[in-house]
Amino acid sequence: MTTTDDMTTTATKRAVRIGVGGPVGSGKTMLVRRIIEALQSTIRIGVVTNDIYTKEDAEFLTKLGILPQSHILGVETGGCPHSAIRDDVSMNLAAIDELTHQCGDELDLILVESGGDNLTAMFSPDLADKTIYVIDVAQGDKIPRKGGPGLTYSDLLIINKISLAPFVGANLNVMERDAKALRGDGSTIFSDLGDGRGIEEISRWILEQLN
Ligand SMILES: Nc1nc2c(ncn2[C@@H]2O[C@H](COP(=O)(O)OP(=O)(O)OP(=O)(O)O)[C@@H](O)[C@H]2O)c(=O)[nH]1
Ligand SMILES: [Mg+2]
Repeated sequence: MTTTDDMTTTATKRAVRIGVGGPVGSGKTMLVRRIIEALQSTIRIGVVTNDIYTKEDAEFLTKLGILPQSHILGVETGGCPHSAIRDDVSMNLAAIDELTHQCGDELDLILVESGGDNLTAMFSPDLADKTIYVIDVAQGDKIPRKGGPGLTYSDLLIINKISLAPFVGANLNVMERDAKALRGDGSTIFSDLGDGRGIEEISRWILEQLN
């Protein structure tokens, strides 16, 4: 007979799943890369990437050699990327199962990168325990006041590519003010994942989600 104690000791702890969403090219894959580089010696990380017509992001991360190939899985969603993370998440859940199995049930964190999408994208709670939404300054400093579920309700908003702000006339103070107005106490971090600014703060935030 199996006692409750036995079940407690043999149960495998489920990896925390963090969804990474945001518009095309805002820096989602760069974020995944930087998180892996910063935290792979501390925690065991797996990645599921969504692309519409390719597995390009998964191939890019695999070629970097920063994680074993078995820890990275690409999903080709076809059609509308937000449907695969919000409406019918079965493809992603199957990918998470496969990834978990491939990694011997030993992951602490699974990052699920959405295909690049518009401001209406949001992860289903069936797929992601926590969500990060990535925008970049090159899309204009107006973006944080445009609203939408990712900008408003994500657990962490990342405003990326701040090194480009002077070149595109983006005012970071305006972005900070509008993000605060939209999100209240919701976390917002400014970053440049190209040169590494913000990654320490982001890593701390990630580790807090695992506790
Ligand atoms: N200068 C600068 N470039 C960046 C930064 N972050 C990402 N990039 C570049 O922006 C481009 C797009 O970055 P990705 O990480 O591929 O963006 P993505 O959001 O994953 O794109 P999709 O998956 O296609 O939606 C790449 O050429 C990156 O090298 C940044 O902080 N600063
Ligand atoms: Mg990407």
